[in-house]
Amino acid sequence: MNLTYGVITVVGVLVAISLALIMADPNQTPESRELAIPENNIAQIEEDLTKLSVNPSLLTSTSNVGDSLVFEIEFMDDDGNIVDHVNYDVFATQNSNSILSDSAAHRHPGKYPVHETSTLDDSIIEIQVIVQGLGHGDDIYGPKGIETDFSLIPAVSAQTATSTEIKTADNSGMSMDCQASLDCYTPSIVTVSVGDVVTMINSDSTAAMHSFTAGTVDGFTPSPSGTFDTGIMSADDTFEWTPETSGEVPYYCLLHTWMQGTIIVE
Ligand SMILES: [Cu+2]
Repeated sequence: MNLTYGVITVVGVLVAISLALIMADPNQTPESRELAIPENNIAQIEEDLTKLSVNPSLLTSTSNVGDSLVFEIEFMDDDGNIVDHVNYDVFATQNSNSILSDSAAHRHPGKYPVHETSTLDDSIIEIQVIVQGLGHGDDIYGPKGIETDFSLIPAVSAQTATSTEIKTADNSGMSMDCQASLDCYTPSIVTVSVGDVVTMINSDSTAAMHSFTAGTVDGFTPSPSGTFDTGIMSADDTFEWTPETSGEVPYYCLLHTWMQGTIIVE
């Protein structure tokens, strides 16, 4: 065999291999594929996809009524391995009202969407994730239209206002005895929180008039602070006050200055 024959033979073999590759069933990945496009990520994904399941999971912090819900969607295969390059749509509703609609989201390694809803009410949050394939641009492969639903119950803030009642003691307007025993108001010292409701009630069974007036008394001389003042209350009158700042608030009765109490606001 001379040199020319040798070259022709080699070329002929190469042509035959190329034709074989071109004519191969496109659904069957030729073994030479990785050699042909070793850097092609999509080819790798396409190859892997036939074996892949794509299960979304919801990564979120606590959801609170009055706040938005912030979350990401992560995807894993059945073995618990992270699946990246996932295209998906995500929707969230409360009471059938849309609170989030992000379509064509894409989770990339190290670069992923963070979804945020509008302000939550106290009904169940329904989240729907629809996987729309893996890959980029025109090269989208794998499972499409797979829908997964999540539901969350938003938490109501643990801080709920409480109500505290303070009453005038029976006979407190007729006798100064209650001053020594510190029970002209019952209870005469209460501790409440900022935002609580303090209800002041003139419950004195003698039907005497009284007040709850913030301030101090020096001897018999009152100094109102202006923090609150019920004014003169008839029998069974009530007055509500909500403290907005912490601190000790002493108060007294305008008509009977021996009647004194303290509200401690925390
Ligand atoms: Cu009084």
